[in-house]
Amino acid sequence: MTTERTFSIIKPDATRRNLTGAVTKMLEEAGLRVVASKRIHMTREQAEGFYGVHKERPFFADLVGFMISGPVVVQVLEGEDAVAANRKVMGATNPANAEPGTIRKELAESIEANSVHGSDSAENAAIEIAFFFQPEEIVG
Ligand code: RTP
Ligand code: MG
Repeated sequence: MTTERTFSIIKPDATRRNLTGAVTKMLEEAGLRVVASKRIHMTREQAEGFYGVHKERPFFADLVGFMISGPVVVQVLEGEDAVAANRKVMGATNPANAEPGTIRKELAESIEANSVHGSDSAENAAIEIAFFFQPEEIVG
């Protein structure tokens, strides 16, 4: 077991429904500590850059449009095996397939409006954290 950091986004469907606290509570109950957090409204350029790996996918344009449709909360989470712990509490991409008790099963609206993003590896977590945060904004 190693303490590590991961990157999370509370997506516009969740901020719109005033679920920032509800999502954060589920993250904390999964053993994750919020060591950086800010509410932002992404620009189109930021969203296209962040999701650059998906730019050839059929859902890319819709996804970018959704992610800039309202504010998001970007967070750095810290804990034992944080990447895996966060993916577990998030649940499957499509809330219809997510396990009971996961954020997406309990709170998400659809495969696109699925309430949260979480890094899929420690390597990508480092890249995604650096995309939104300066080192001094993270207080462990
Ligand atoms: P995320 O990156 O947001 O943590 O989610 P994920 O790994 O579970 O899903 P990924 O395959 O990386 O897709 C990124 C986001 O794109 C939206 N999506 N829409 N309409 C669709 O078929 C579709 N598929 C994916 C979701 O918002 C997903 O979280
Ligand atoms: Mg992903």
